[in-house]
Amino acid sequence: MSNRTFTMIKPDAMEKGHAGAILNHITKAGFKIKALKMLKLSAEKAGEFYAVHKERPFYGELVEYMSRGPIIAAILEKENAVASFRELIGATNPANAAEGTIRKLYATSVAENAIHGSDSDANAKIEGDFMFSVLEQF
Ligand code: FUP
Repeated sequence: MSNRTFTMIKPDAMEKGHAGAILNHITKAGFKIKALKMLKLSAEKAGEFYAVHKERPFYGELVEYMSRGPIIAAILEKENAVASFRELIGATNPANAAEGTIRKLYATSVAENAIHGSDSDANAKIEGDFMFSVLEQF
């Protein structure tokens, strides 16, 4: 069990001005920010990030969505970070997300679901290193 996870506040939440509220929600839940930046992914980089979904029917739309505007990426630390953060953000489809979760509060659809959370310790490390150099991780 690792104490770190990786997140992105996605373009839909950024466009709606929810970034500040979401970061507040995350830090109030006890997560410490270990890396943070705002950036715009190229379609190529978004495609690389979501390469695991390459064969899925929604891949093209997913890449277009994730590269259409800036995002905020972060590495977060807390005990049992991956599972604890996935609980905080709620189900992939906001229609199924529990009350009070970030996706229930800020997401509109499964395709535009406001926030990402790593699904395993191994992926948290891969995703964090994909977005941040060693000099940017504290
Ligand atoms: P999650 O781990 O909750 O981020 O969900 P997945 O890794 O299964 O999916 C990654 C992203 O693909 C989602 F955030 C949105 C997109 N997606 C769809 O657009 N349609 C789907 O049916 C499933 C996922």
